[in-house]
Order: sequence, then structure tokens, then C-alpha cells
Amino acid sequence: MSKKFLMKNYNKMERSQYFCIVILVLLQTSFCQEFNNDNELESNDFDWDYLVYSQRWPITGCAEWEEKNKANTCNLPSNNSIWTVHGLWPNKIGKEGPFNCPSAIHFDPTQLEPIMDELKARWVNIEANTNANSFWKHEWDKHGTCASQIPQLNSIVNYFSQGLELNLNYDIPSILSQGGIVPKETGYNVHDINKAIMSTLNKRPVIECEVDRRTKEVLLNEIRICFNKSLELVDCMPQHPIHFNDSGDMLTNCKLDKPVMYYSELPSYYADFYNDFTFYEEYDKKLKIHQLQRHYKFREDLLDLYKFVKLLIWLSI
Ligand SMILES: *[C@@H]1O[C@H](CO)[C@@H](O)[C@H](O)[C@H]1NC(C)=O
Ligand SMILES: *[C@@H]1O[C@H](CO)[C@@H](O)[C@H](O)[C@H]1NC(C)=O
Ligand SMILES: CC(=O)N[C@H]1CO[C@H](CO)[C@@H](O)[C@@H]1O
Repeated sequence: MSKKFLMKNYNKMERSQYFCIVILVLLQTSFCQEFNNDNELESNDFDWDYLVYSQRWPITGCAEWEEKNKANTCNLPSNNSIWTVHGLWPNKIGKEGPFNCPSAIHFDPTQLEPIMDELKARWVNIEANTNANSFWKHEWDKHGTCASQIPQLNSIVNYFSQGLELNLNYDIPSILSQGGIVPKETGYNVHDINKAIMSTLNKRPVIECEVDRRTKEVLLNEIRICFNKSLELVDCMPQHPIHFNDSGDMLTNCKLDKPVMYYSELPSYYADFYNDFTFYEEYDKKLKIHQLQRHYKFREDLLDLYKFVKLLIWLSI
């Protein structure tokens, strides 16, 4: 073989080798990000320390659902001041979950018949165009199977009845209104919402907001309070992705420098946004282009990797 030929291939190899290292590093980092998340538990660790009890403001829940797809419709509670139950979620301190624990109890909606009217009134599946039971099944499978370790929550009917009872005992509209927080057009500073809850319950809540994708408004979405295994109210703890913010006395993802909107009903300009089909079309188009780009990028990477491996084989024989 001539020197020139060797040089040419050497250069080629160096390039491919470099490329391969880059690929390996890329693959490894995305792999690590995917599977090495500190906030996720070992899959066989089903112990937990406390319960997060999450209640949601249906008006925001509905906005969030309708903005996802133009075909989506909402099922709002008939009592329009109610905060509905989202779920009762076991957690380990500083972590999220466990989730989907091994359990002999499989979700069976017939067990909910005795409390069905109450569930429909206060543990509402806001997402009207989904199977009526899918929300409750999801909550049971993901969280109830783990919560059922304690006797108070050890069956489907106990888990859901307890969720309903807490909704009565910790009535968010009255907790908030005692601190002067009632639905209004101009919104609130999240500190004031936190103060209202602290002054009534004297335990730290989590205040969760959604940013509406189109109006860019910050909407009050969920208020979470926490319980220990004796179902006594305790301070909530930081939990991915909700961390302490600013002065460190508040658990929230709500923007601190924007009003947090607590609407009694969505202003009419929301409907204008939601009826603007071009928004969806633009959004879907962008999503498709993004997916295609990723698909082809991956194919190119694979092809280069394949060429490099062939080169290695060729060099080694
Ligand atoms: C509606 O819900 C609010 C807040 O939970 C409650 O105070 C009120 O009594 C309910 N009204 C009816 C008619 O049930
Ligand atoms: C729950 O909290 C209450 C009040 O702080 C306490 O008396 C009780 O022992 C706690 N139970 C558990 C299981 O930690
Ligand atoms: C939602 C919000 O305001 N988050 C802020 C919490 O604090 C960090 C660091 O101070 C800010 O970067 C976030 O924007």
C-alpha cells in the first residue's frame, strides 16, 4: 500500500473515530439523563414517608385540557366553587413516588358504585372526551397501589373515600377565602395565596401553577397539602419539580413577578384563542417537523456509525 493511500485512510479514520467518540458521548449523556435521574426511585423501592393531597381548580384544569387539542371538551363540577380532588400521592422525602407498586388489587370500577355520585361531584374527570373511569384508574394504578400500604387506604373504596373526605375537611374555597383570596379578574401575588393557606392551616402547602401556552397567563392550578401516615396534616416538602423559591419559605412553581390568575370562569378571549384553529395547525406542523428532524438525525448518526464500524473491520483484516 502506498503511503499516500495510508495517509488518506488514516485521516478518514481519525475523522470517523472522532465522530464515533462524539456519538458515544452523546448517546451516553442522553442515556444518563434518561435513566440516572436522582429524583426517581429505584424501581423496587416501594416505601414512602408522607402523602401529598392534591386538589385542583377545575377552571384551570379545563383550560389546560382544551388548549391541548381542539377536539377536547371539559366536564366541570356542577357546584362551580368546588376544588376537585386530583389525587392522594405517597412520596419519599425529597423524592417523587413510589409509583405503580405491585398490588393484588386491580382497579375495579364496580367497587366505586357506593360513592359514585360523590366522586362525580368532587373527584371529577374534567377531561370529558376520555373514558369516564380512566382518571380514577390512573390514580389508583399509579398512586393508590402504593398508598394502600396503610390501613386507612388499603382498598379501592377506602382510598377514594378518604380522598373525598379530605376534600370536605380541607375545603380550599373556605381556606382561601378566610385569607381574602376569592376568584377575581386581576389575580394575586403567589405570596398572598401562600399566606392565606399558612394562616388557616399553619402547615406549608405546595402551590402549583400552569402557564397558558397561548395567553401566557399564569393560572392557579393546584393546591397540595401533605399528611403523614396517621393522616395528620404536616408541612409539605420540596419535591421535584417543585422546589423552594426566593426567600425559601414557599413551595411553588408559580412565577413570583406575575399575577397568578384565579378565574371564576375563563375570560372570553380564551375562547377566541381556543377557537383559533391556525394555532393548532401551526403547533402541529412545528411538532411534526421537529419529530422528522430528530428521526433523520438519528438515521444519519447510525449510518455514520455503521460506516465507521465497517472501516474498523476493514482495517483489522
Ligand atoms: C359548593 O361548594 C362550596 C365549596 O366547597 C361549598 O361551600 C358549598 O356549600 C357548595 N354548595 C352546594 C350547593 O353544595
Ligand atoms: C403524624 O403527625 C402527628 C402530629 O404531628 C404525630 O403525633 C404522629 O405521631 C405522626 N404519625 C406518624 C406515623 O408519623
Ligand atoms: C417560578 C419562579 O419564579 N421560579 C424562580 C425561582 O427561583 C429561581 C432562582 O432564584 C429563579 O430562576 C426562578 O425563575
